[in-house]
Amino acid sequence: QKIIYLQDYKPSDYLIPKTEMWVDFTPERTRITTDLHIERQVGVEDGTPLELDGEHLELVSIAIGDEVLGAGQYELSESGLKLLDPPQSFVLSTVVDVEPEKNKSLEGLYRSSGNWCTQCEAEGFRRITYFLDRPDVMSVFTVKMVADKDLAPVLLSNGNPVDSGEMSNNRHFAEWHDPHPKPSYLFAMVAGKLDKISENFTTKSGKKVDLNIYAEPGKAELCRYAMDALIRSMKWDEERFGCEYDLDVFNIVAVSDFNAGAMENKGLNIFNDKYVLADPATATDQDYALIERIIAHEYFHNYTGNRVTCRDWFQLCLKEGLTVFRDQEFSSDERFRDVERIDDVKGLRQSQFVEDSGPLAHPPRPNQYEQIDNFYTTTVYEKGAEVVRMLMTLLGKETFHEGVDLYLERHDGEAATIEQFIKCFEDVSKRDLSQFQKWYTQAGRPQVSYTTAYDAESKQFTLELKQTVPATPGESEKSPMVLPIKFGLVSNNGDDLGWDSVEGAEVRDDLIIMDKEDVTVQFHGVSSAPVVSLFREFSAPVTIQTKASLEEDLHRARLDGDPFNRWESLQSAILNIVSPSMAVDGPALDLDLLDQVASALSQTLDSQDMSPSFKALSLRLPNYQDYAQRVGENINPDHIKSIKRDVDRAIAERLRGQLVSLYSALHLPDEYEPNAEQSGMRSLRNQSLSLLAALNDKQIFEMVETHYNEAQNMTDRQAALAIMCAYAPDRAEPLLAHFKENFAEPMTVFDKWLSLNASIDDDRTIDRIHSLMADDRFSLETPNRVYALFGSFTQGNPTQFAREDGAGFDLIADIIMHIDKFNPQVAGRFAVAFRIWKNFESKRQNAARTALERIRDMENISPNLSEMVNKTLE
Ligand code: DPP
Ligand code: ZN
Repeated sequence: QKIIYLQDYKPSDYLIPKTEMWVDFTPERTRITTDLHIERQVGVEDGTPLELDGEHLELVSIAIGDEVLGAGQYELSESGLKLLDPPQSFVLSTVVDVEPEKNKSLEGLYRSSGNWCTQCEAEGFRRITYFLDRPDVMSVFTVKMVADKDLAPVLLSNGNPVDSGEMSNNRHFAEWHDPHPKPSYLFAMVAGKLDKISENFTTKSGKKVDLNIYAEPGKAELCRYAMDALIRSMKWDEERFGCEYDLDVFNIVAVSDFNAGAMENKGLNIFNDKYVLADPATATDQDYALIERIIAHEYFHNYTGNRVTCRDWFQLCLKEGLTVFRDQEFSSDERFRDVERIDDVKGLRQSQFVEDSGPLAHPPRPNQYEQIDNFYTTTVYEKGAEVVRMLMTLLGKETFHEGVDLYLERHDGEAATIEQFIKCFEDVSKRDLSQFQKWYTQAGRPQVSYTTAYDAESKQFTLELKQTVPATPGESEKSPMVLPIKFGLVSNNGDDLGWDSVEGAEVRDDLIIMDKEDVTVQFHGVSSAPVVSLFREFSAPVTIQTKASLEEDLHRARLDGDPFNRWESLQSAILNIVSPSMAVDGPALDLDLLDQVASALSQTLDSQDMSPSFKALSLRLPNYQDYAQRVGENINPDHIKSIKRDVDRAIAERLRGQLVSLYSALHLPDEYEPNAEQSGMRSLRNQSLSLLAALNDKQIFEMVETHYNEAQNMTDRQAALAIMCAYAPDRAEPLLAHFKENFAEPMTVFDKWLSLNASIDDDRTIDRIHSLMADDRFSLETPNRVYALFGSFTQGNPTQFAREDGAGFDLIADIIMHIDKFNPQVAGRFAVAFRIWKNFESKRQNAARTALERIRDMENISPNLSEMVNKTLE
């Protein structure tokens, strides 16, 4: 396979300032006529051929101006069209036919529930017409769409509507013009039968924008919350980042077949409908929160991604890292900041940390790839966001915002790089950020250890810090990173202690900036011995290797002024206590130590100062993945799972009375609202019930059944089911049957049913999955079904996925190989499930290797899947 290297980047020899398209939709095929206004770049020699990208296109005709081209003037291949000797400036007219009906890859133009829609990022536009399909070639698009009025009453593309009308034979047309030059990956079209809801928004300079959200017939009312989130996003982006919407309309279309979450096409976002449709009966609080996030994310791309785009795909995290950071900040401003932060860090650890420690580790800006589709990773997205967050921490919020302003202004309408982004922050802060930039270019996560000493006589506190970055595939030499360490010196009563002077590192207020491998920070004039609280708010994505003493952890858990570290310390206390017992022949659990944790937890639950959502997070004891990461290698999932049960039960026993009264005493308003306050309360009730279920007690299971039967919303209903699936599969079965019978619509609910079933860990799991696949409504061609069933299995059922007999690995290998034949993106994405294979004990490792090799050796493997599997096996 061809490897593409960042260092080989060259600007395009030709540009396409203007593109005009005529698109004629018919049930059999879609005919696309395109006029490209092409210019050779200054300095490029006469006779330089022009290679346009194009795949799965049937060329009907080609002309330059009025001259039809013949053989000898161009060459066609599977990957495109080459003009051998194009003029300096010309209009290339092509006519191509495509067959969206047959397109199951969900890239380019395809049909979803009968509607036509597109997905072009990263390289899907080349399946629509011949083009320079690369982000640094930006064009002003005009698109005229024609279709049967009954088949496609709605015709949408990017930008503003400029014309529409009736035609003969029951046909009609619509013309769209997008004044903003954009790369082809932001192109979009939708044609079909759709319902909509509409609102409008007046921007800060007084411009009125029409907002529409379209969904399949009958589903429009389920878009209300998404609309609300959109309006809040538009307002927030004006207030926090000064970004004002720049077209007359903003359209969102929700489709039911979509590979990813959503797509930020200029003025016409296309969404996976599971991130749009919601009502209390079918969506959980978590679904609502995700909808809010993703609506905001795609909207925010209008500046960070669209107005300033990426020069090449190596710069993907320029738009994604920054935009994830922006959506995190949005949620934090709209909800509870502390809780959002903890949730985001949990997410980062469960996915990015795993990626970083395995065969697929790569920097947020990789320097080589085979298939860019495989790089829409948690490292590019979530770690990318952490890097932006560190910039804010390092420079201060105000200077950080000046830097973003400068970036959006200086590069408006351009395709930029990470270096140009960083340069803006250097210019506003006058700080050298060259070492900081390593966060973008170096893979892996610093491992930090520390020691402390306090001398009562001299009132001196010494903090020694050390960082090392472990080797990752292809990168053995690592250099130290810049770590912004937010910290506090916690006194006996919980106040932060001050100091008179400090030396050994740059220390600004509550921030230590560590840029070397070893640093010794001396604080003079510290009045009493502190417990140090490091990386408050998780100020850098590192792993702390030093095991704090139980006393220190519990001190922080009770008194730390930083909620993140308060939460973190309780979790780490548990992991520290349990970790010796996690070795297969390790000592028994120390229940006395767990008692102490339980009493700290009990104090948290009683506290008047903490919100229900914070308490709910504290009740979510370390999960399977947390334990597995702590163990690291030679993992036996059954063993981990049984230890986790013992821990949960031990703590539940000690908190039983308190949990029962928490569950019963919390009363919610009658009217369901998906807001942070209410969802925090529901979460606390459900977490209490969930921990109680660890007692394996009939009375508690009856409470869970009542919880299910009396649930007034999907959040509680699903929570009850999930508890039962996890702790009492036999009792779960009748409830699941009831759920299926009574909550058949919409498909988002069917997906929940699939996920719940696939999460059950018993000896019938694999058979159960086979019978789920036989359900009429299941299809491997619809990514949401696949993610619901198999995502839940590989992520949420680790003991069955990693069965000792290899049946779980085999099942997933079969599914991946099947899907690869028509949807390589999804197949590649699913192969990620195997990235942990080397962490298992040898029997499971061998079974996983056999499954991976079987995939690797399959006939006609796609380039996507092949890259993923080969890297995973390396
Ligand atoms: N660019 C999309 C996003 O918003 C991915 N398809 O992340
Ligand atoms: Zn994005």
